[in-house]
This record gives sequence, structure tokens and C-alpha cells, in this order.
Amino acid sequence: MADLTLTTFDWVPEMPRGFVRDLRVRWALEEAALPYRVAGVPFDDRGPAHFAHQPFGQVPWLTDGDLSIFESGAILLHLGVRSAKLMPTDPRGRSEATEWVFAALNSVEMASLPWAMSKFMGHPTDTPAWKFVDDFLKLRLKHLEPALAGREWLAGSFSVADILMSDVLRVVGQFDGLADSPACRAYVARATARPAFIKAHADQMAHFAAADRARGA
Ligand SMILES: N[C@@H](CCC(=O)N[C@@H](CS)C(=O)NCC(=O)O)C(=O)O
Repeated sequence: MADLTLTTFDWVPEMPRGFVRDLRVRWALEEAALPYRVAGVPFDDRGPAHFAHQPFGQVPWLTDGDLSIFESGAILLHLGVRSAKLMPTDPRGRSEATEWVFAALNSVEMASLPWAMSKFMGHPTDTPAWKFVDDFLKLRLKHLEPALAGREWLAGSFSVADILMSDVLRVVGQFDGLADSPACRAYVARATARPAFIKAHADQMAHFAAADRARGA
């Protein structure tokens, strides 16, 4: 029995549900069929014990025995070492998956996050600041489009890179930002049709619904 514990918030407001990053970890654990349990930390009151695991007071983190790992990308790379269902085992495939992990987080999410946050906050879209953010994301999507059009998964077989990239793109799609990117849209649809994603998503929604009930909401 693996000693894996995924920690997420015990409750979050309605809006981020279905998108809290513990979903990336749940998804990977489900793909790999690794047994795990989920623990909750307070959303409203983050104490020193929380910051000891996650220096920014965020979630998720994963403990594997006496190892505690924060950052969803680092967690997924760790799980990739544990399961060939998450990471190709040949050097070329492993290198490609690692490249795309960093591309998802460091090239695409760095552009998608300010864009999605602006959308969520309802910032005006007739400003130079918005144009910069919008153009930045559009350029990334323009270059990602042919890469995704030519393949089913980023590193040959499905890997943690696909969990991260599709989750990053999923948020953009939520705000209708993939309208001009059919290959990105099809890729997100392919990834989120996987049973492991469907279970991870349902489990996250159930976790926060149970928290509502516990709060008497
Ligand atoms: N780069 C971190 C980001 C973690 C992150 O943004 N977590 C969000 C939930 S999805 C959070 O904890 N938000 C609360 C906050 O930032 O205070 C990762 O990928 O793990």
C-alpha cells in the first residue's frame, strides 16, 4: 500500500471548483492507479504547518512516505518516476515529456494565467494592458496549435505533460479563449474524456460539496 497523501483546501468558494490544482495530482494518481488519500487544510486560516509544506500558503502538496513535495509540476514529475503510465521510460520519450511539462507551466501557463485572471476579474478589454496580455497568450496558442494538430499526445504516449498542458488550456477554454485554436480544443476534449480525469474532477467537486454540507451551507 503506497503511503501517498494529497493535501488540498478543505473548502474553496464556488468559482475555482473543478480547477483547483489538486485535480492535476488526483488525475495523475488515477491514471497510474496508485492508492492515495486526500487531506484538507483550512482555506481561511493558513498556519505555519501549512507554510512548512507549501512556502506560498497554496495547495496542492503531496507526501510520499516522509517526502513532502509542493508545486503541481514537481509532484507530477515525481509520480512520473513511479509509473510508466505517466512518463515514457525511454530516454527520448522521457526528455520530450519533461520538455512539455516545462512548456506547459513556463511558456503557456505563464501567458494563460494573467489572461484568465483578467477575464475572471472582468477587467476592461479596451486597454493597452489587456492587449498585451491577450496578444501574449494568442502568440503562444498560435505556436502550440500546429504542435498539437500533428499528434495525439505530446510525448508519444499519454504522460504527465498532457495532464499539465490540457489543464492549463482547459482554463483558457472556460473563458472561450480557444475559439481560434481547433487543435487545442480537440486536445483538451481528448484529455478530459479520459476516465481518470472524469473521476478526478468528480472527486474534487464531491470534496468541496461535502465541505459545504459540513459548514451547513
Ligand atoms: N504553481 C503552483 C500554484 C498553486 C496554486 O496556485 N494553488 C492555488 C489553488 S489552484 C492556491 O492555493 N490558491 C490560493 C492562494 O494562492 O492563496 C502549483 O502549480 O502547484
